[in-house]
Amino acid sequence: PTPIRLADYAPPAWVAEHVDLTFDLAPRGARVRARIRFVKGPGEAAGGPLRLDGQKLRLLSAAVDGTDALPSITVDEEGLTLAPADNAPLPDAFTWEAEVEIDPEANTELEGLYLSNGVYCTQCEAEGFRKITYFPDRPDVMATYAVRIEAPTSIPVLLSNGEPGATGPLPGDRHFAEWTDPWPKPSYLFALVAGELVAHTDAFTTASGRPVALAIHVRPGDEDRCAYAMDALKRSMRWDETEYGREYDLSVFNIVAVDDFNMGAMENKGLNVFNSKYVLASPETATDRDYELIEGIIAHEYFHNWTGNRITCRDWFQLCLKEGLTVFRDQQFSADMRSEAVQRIDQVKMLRARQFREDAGPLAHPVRPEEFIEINNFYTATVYEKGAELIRMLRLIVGAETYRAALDLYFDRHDGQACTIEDWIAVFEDASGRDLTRFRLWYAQAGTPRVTVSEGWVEDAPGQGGRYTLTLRQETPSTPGQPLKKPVPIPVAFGLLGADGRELIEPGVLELDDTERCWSFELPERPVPSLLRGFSAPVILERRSSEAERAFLLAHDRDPFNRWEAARALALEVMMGAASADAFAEALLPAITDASLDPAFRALLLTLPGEDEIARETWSRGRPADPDAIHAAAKAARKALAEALEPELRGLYEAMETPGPYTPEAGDAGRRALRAAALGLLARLPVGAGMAEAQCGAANMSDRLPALAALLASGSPAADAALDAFAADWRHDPLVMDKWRMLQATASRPDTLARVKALSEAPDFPWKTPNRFRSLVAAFAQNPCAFHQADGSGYRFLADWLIRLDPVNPQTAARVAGAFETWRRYDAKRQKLIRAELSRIAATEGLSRDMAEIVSRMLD
Ligand code: HT7
Ligand code: ZN
Repeated sequence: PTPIRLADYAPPAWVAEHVDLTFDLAPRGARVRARIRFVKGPGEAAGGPLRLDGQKLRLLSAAVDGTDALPSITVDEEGLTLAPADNAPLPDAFTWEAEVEIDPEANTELEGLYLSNGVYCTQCEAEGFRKITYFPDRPDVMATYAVRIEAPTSIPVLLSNGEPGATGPLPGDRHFAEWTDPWPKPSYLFALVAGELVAHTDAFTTASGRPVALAIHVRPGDEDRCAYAMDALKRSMRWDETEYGREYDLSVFNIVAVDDFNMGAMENKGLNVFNSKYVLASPETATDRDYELIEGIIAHEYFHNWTGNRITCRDWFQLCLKEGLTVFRDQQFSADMRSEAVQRIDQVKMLRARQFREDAGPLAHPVRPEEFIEINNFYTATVYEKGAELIRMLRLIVGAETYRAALDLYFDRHDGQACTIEDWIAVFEDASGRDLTRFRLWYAQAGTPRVTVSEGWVEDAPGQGGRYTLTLRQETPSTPGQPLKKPVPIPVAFGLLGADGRELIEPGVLELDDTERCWSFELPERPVPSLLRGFSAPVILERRSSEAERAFLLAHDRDPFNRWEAARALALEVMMGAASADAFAEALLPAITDASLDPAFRALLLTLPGEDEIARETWSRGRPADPDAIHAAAKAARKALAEALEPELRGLYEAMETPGPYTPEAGDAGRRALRAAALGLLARLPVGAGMAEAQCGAANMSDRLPALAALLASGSPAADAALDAFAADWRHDPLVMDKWRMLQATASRPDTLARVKALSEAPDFPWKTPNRFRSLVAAFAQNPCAFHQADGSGYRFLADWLIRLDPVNPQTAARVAGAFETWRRYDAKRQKLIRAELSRIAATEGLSRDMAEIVSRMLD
C-alpha cells in the first residue's frame, strides 16, 4: 500500500453538517440508516466528487435528496464515490441517505460496531466509523449528530453521545432510545453502547452551577468496583475548572467498561468507553498501581473533552496535538493528586523504557510523523509521551503564567475547530512574543538528542573562588529516513552545589539553543552541577561523574528527580559490574532510612534498574547485550545489595506495615511500595522467601501480588503452591487472572517458556480478548531473559502467536509485534534469529496492513 503523506493534505470537497443515524441492533445483521446533510467544503476540490469511506458494509439502499435516481455512484472495497453525472449533478447542498448492514458478532478487530461479552459497543478512533456507515471519515469533517437506537428489550441500556432524548417501547418486545449531540464532532468521537448494564451513578455541579448526571455502566456484579473511578472523575472535572478554566458542556457524562478493548479507553463525546481494567477496582482485586492508572486514565479521557473533542485534529498527522497535550494535562493532574516528584520519576522511567527505546530503533518517527501506512501504528510513546514532554518544555520556556495565557488563547481562538501543530505553536508565539520557529523542529525530527557536558574551573587565587565554565553540546543520532539532524532548543534546568550541599547561585534554566553553548559563573568554590533537574528535556545527558559525586547528589540535591537519578546511575554501575554493591548500599542508606522522606520516593530509590534497562545501557555504550549475562549480573547485584542492607530492609519491612483497612490513598500506597521494594530485595536472601510466602496470604492485592512476585523471584519451592492458591481464589475473575498469568510470563525461571506455552495452549485461554493476550503473550515478550533464549524458541513462540492473532485483531497484533524493535541491541546470533522470525511473519499470506507496515519497518 502507498503511504499517506502530510504534504498531500487537502481540505475536504464536501463537509457533513448534520448526521442522523438509526441503529437496528442484531448480532449478525445490524442495520444502520444514515441521513447526512452535506455542503460544499472549503477546499479547491469543493463541489467535486464526494468520496465516502466505507469498509465491510453491505449497502442496501442509497438516495440523494430523497430520490434513488442517483448521480453516478461507484462502490469499492474502501468506500464509494458519488460523482456528478450529466443527468444528475451534485447540488450545492444535499442530503445523502443510505442503509447498510453490518455484522457486529464477526467483528473481532474491535473497530467499528462489535459485541463484547454480549455488550454492543463501538470504537471509531481512528478510522472505525467507516465500518458503521459510509462517511468522509476524517477528523476535519465535524458535524452534529442525532442517534436513534432500536433493540430488543433484553438489551435494556441504549447509550450514545450527547444529551438523552426520547425513549419508549416498540412492537415485538423491542424499545428505542434517542440521543442528540449538539457539539459538532468528528466521526472518530461517535459512540454507541447497548447491553445489559448496571450503573453506578453520581452527580456533579459545574463551576457555573450546571448539574451533570454522572454514570459508570458495568456488567451486573461489577457495580461495587466503580467508586474509585467515579471519585477520580469528579476530581478531574473540578481540576479542569480550577487549573484550565474548562467546564463540562453536557448534562450527562457516561462511562462504560467493556471487556474487549484494543487500548486503555476512548474519549467519545459524553460517552467514554473504557477497558474494564481501567475502571474496576476493589482492594481485593486491584493493586495500588491499578488505582493510580485508573485515576490517570479517567482524567486523561475526561480532559480530552476540551483537548481533542472541542478542539480536534485537522488530520491524523496532528495526533500529538490532542494526545501530547492531554497526556501532559493528566500528568499535571496526577502530580497534583499525588507526589509530584514520584510522578515525575515514574513518567521518566516510562519515557526512557518505551519512547527512548522507540527513538533508538527502527520504528523511530517524529512526534508529528510525515507519512504512515496504517494510522493505528502511530499511537505510540513518541506521539503520546514525547508529545507531552514537548509541552512541558514549552511551559518551562515561556513560564507557567504565559503557558496559561497561551492555553486560554488556544481555547478562545480554536474552539470548534480541527487544528494543526502550527496553530498550537502560534498561540504560544502570540502569548509570549517569542519566535518559536526552532522549537517546531522538536515536532519534525525523530531521535533523542544526546547532550554532553564539559566543565572547567579556574581558581582566582587559592581559597578565593574562581570561574566555573559549563559547556553543553548536543547531537541527535540519525533515524530512519532522517540521516541529518539540526540542533533543537533544549531547556536545561540546573543548580550549582557547594561542598556542603548549598546552592551556590539561584537555580535556573540554561537554553541550549545551538549545537554548543558555554556559560560561565563566578563562584566561591568549585561546584557540583545538578543538571537537567526534573528531567527538563527529553534528552540523554552524558556527563562523566565519579561515584563520590553521585553519592553526594543522592545525599544533597534538593531536586528529588536528580537525587533519584544519582541513585539510578550508581545502581547501573553496580549492575554492570563497574561499582561495588557495598559502596552503593552505603550511599543509599541515609536516604532510604530518612523518615522525613516520602516512602514512595524511598521505594523508587530502592528499586534497581530492570534487565531491559541494563541491556539498553550496554548497547548504548557500544557493546551487544547478552541477556543471560545481564540476568546473572543483575541477580548477583540484587543479592549483594540485599546482604549489605539486610537489617535496614528488615526494619523498613516492619516499619512500613500499614495499619487499618486498605485505602488506595497515595500515602498508604507509598508505604506499601517501600515495603514491597524491601521485600523484593530480601527475597534474594534465605530469610526473605518465608516473609514473601507469609505475605501471600494478604487480603489486599497490593500486598499479595508483590509478595507472590518476590516468592517467584526467590526461587522458593513454595512458589508453585502459592500460584495455585492464587488461581483457586481468583479463577472466576478474568482481570485478576491476567495478573496471575503476567507474573508467570515475566518470571525469570528456567521453565518460563514451557509454562507460558502450556497456559497459551489451554483450551479455555481466551486469546482473542486483548487483555488476555497481553497478559500472557505480550508479557512474555517483555521478559528480559526467557524471551531472548539463545536457541530462538522465545522469538518463535511470539511470531507464531502474532501470525495467529493478526487476521483476528491486526491492531493488537501489530502493537505486540513491537517487542521485536530492539533486535539490534543483541548479539549477531540473536539478531539473525529475530530477523528470521520477522521475515517469516512478513511472508505470511494475507498479512494485515498494520502488521505488514510494522514488520517491514523493523526489517528495513
Ligand atoms: N484517543 C484514544 C486512542 C485510540 C484508541 C482507543 C481505544 C481503542 C482504539 C484506539 N485507537 C486510538 C485513547 C486516548 O488516547 O485517550
Ligand atoms: Zn488520549
